[in-house]
Amino acid sequence: MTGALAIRDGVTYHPGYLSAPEQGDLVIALRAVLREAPFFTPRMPRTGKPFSVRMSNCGELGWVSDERGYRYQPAHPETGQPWPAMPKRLLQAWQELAPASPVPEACLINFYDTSARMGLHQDRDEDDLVTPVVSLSLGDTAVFRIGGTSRRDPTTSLKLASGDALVFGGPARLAFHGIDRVLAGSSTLLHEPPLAGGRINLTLRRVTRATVEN
Ligand code: MD3
Ligand code: FE
Repeated sequence: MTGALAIRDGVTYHPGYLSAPEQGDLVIALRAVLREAPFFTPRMPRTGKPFSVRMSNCGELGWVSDERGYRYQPAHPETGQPWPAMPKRLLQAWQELAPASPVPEACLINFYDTSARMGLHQDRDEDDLVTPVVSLSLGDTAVFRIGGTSRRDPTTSLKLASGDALVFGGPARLAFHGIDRVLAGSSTLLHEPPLAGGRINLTLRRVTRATVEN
């Protein structure tokens, strides 16, 4: 791991946080997670329009979206099975990158084929909006964009390569952000289905407010 860089207030970038062997081991662990919890295609609330990004989750809770809305739930929306446990390397990343935070409850697994995008949005479906979000990128490089807490605030773009980590805390926790594009063929990490080309993003989150006592 090389040094950490401050991108904006509350955003810390750790280029090359995961070594090549760590990335390979994590992909093996994710393949096992995805056998238990296959990708689903989230849909927009009300309209039912499908996302271009496919998703799964691991951890106690997973983020899902369909006609009924956005929410966290303990089971896969199609299989009804509990989400698989988080791979150990993800818990280690959380300890290293968000030290002193309560344990993460959800890891959203986003899969982008080379035409997938994610429009500018805020993440506010968590009851805990204080604990940082940790993001890890695997596979093809993506062009990530982050602004401020108003949709109209100016944005900063950053290329996220395989192995890079980002931490969003403080004022950045409610910043607008999105993925403008994925650069096809920029990595050779992912080569067999359901992870063939494209990009994976893992976001580790605290969902419920941790109780200080008990
Ligand atoms: C800033 N994912 O899953 S990761 C998402 O690459 C999401 O898949 C993008 O936005 C992706 O919600 C961007 C960077 C990221 C993730 C969560 C954040 C930035 C964030 C939450 C709050 C602020
Ligand atoms: Fe987001």
